[in-house]
Amino acid sequence: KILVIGACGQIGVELTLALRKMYGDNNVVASDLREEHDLLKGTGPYVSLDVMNKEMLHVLVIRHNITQVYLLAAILSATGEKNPLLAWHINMQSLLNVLDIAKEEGLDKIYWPSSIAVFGPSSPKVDTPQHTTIEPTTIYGISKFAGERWCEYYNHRYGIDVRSLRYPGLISYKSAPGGGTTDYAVEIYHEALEEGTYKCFLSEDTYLPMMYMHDAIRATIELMEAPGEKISVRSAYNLSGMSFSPKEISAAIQQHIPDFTISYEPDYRQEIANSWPQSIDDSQASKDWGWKPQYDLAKMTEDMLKNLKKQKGIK
Ligand code: VAH
Repeated sequence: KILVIGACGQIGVELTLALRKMYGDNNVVASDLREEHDLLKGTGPYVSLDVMNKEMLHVLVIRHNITQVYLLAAILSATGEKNPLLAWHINMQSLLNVLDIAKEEGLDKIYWPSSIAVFGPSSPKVDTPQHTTIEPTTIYGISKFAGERWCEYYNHRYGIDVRSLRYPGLISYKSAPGGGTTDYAVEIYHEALEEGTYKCFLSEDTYLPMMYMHDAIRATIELMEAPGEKISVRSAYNLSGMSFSPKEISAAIQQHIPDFTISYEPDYRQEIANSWPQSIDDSQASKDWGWKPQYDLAKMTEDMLKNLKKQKGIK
């Protein structure tokens, strides 16, 4: 059975629904600190869980016969800079709790997301390679890089089948993002429909690696379904969907909403974005397990606006 930790988050909701479709509703136990997300209600078992409570997590794993864990709970980049020690503590201790229980209980597989945030200003900005200089300048990036090292350690030392992806910024409409620097790319669609204008907290030419959630969920499942012998990276795979700037995404929106306008008021998140790559080389993921994105900016924009209109009752 699968346990999803952080099941009510931006990734968690969609990953839980996808896993339930694949493996059966009752074979996927959803858990979070928060109360159950509306989209999860009635789709399968839900438990309240604080992943920082190792004993509680251990009891839950045994009681529900868990054999795989997807750990999605984390403090993201922007929130992390407001409370660095808390972000470090939560991002690291949650992972160590899961890895150690995986060792004690002999769990089959573990999934834990890393991020392109592991790269810092000294990494190549364009087509950032899988292996390169990695000096993150945010606590979120530091915790994700350290977490990658722990994943590789538990794999090499104890044979734990833990797998990870360096997600780009993720865009989705089902569940809100949680305190990231790339959240502008989600907010902009909502504001375009509701206000017809958006005040962007990044400057117009801030290029960042991004991905539509449909591609991110498929990548996660394809990685986890791949035969173990194909996995050559036990830290975290670079993963790329597309790259765009606020200027480009607003032009894509104007294809559908011609009167949409955007203004720019960069804040503290600009410095975080400036430290990250503009585009990612994910050729190792393509080579090892056949990764190929399906959504570009135009296709994502059409799908986002179509679904958000439905959600908001806008014709
Ligand atoms: C963040 N959405 O902004 C996350 C992601 C690459 C960005 O890690 O913090």
